[in-house]
Amino acid sequence: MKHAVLMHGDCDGIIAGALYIKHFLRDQYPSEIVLGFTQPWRASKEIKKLCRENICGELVLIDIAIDREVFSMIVDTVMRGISVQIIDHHATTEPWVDKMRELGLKVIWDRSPSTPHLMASRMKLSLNSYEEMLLRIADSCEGTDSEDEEIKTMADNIKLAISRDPSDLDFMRELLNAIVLNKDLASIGVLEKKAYIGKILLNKLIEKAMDKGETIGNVILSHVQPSESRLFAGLFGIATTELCKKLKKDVVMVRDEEKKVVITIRSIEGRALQYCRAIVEALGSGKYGGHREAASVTLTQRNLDEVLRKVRDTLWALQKAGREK
Ligand SMILES: [Mn+2]
Repeated sequence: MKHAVLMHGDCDGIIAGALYIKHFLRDQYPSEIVLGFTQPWRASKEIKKLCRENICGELVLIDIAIDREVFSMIVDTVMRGISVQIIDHHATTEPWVDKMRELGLKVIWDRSPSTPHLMASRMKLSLNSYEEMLLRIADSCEGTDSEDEEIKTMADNIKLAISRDPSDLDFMRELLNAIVLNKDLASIGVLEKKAYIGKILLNKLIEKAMDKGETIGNVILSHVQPSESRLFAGLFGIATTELCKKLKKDVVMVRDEEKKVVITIRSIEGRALQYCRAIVEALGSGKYGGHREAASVTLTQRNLDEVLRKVRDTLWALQKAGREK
């Protein structure tokens, strides 16, 4: 029976996945491991796909925020006799922790700066200096300020390179492989190239978002048209973070992506999940996940202008309610 490892396809997720394999499945790598990289909105589908035809005896979910859909898929997986383990640091996973433990799952969860950080502290991994460096890179990718320029640059490059094209699974596999094999990340030639193009696109996206940004009290609301959305692919998260730092205001960014509308939120004061909750309530549908400082909402089959209008109203209402308190 194979071991399935499904991780969030982002910087800290891939580092966490690689560390897990290095420390717990080194002898099984690569032939006995089924690897998966996913994004929150398609995680439940990915779980189903990864463990079909009864090839795996075990599934480990790493850095994947749990929501109702994912939880339901986990129940299905357990019922098929596959043992499931959860390792995650997202705030929105918290309400599901006890429920999963009741199912007999091994759950490692805490509000840690990054999933590798959580693993080091809660799973008592003894890390070598190379892995220590990766942990600091993961923390930096997740928003912890690093004073070490080298760490910061590497973290930014990895983030940009991944976000440039979040559907490039081969690149994620290459990155994970390099970490498992203790290779120097600088030796991955394509990383620098991808980061370079990513940076150019990121700057363009920030410029566009600034142009369209409207001020709603303490919040900047901005959006990107469907035609541009595809080009910038996974860069919205980084762009929203940068805007938030630059303008020293909370930022809400709305974009239309074929069949779904995604709202990316960054909050200096830790109100991101609060915004998410209010927006989902106002729109009457959608799901959200993330952290207090960084979160996102995904809506299916909604019109961009309608969403923008409702989000604008919700933000105004929230500010008004905040002032009256
Ligand atoms: Mn992550």
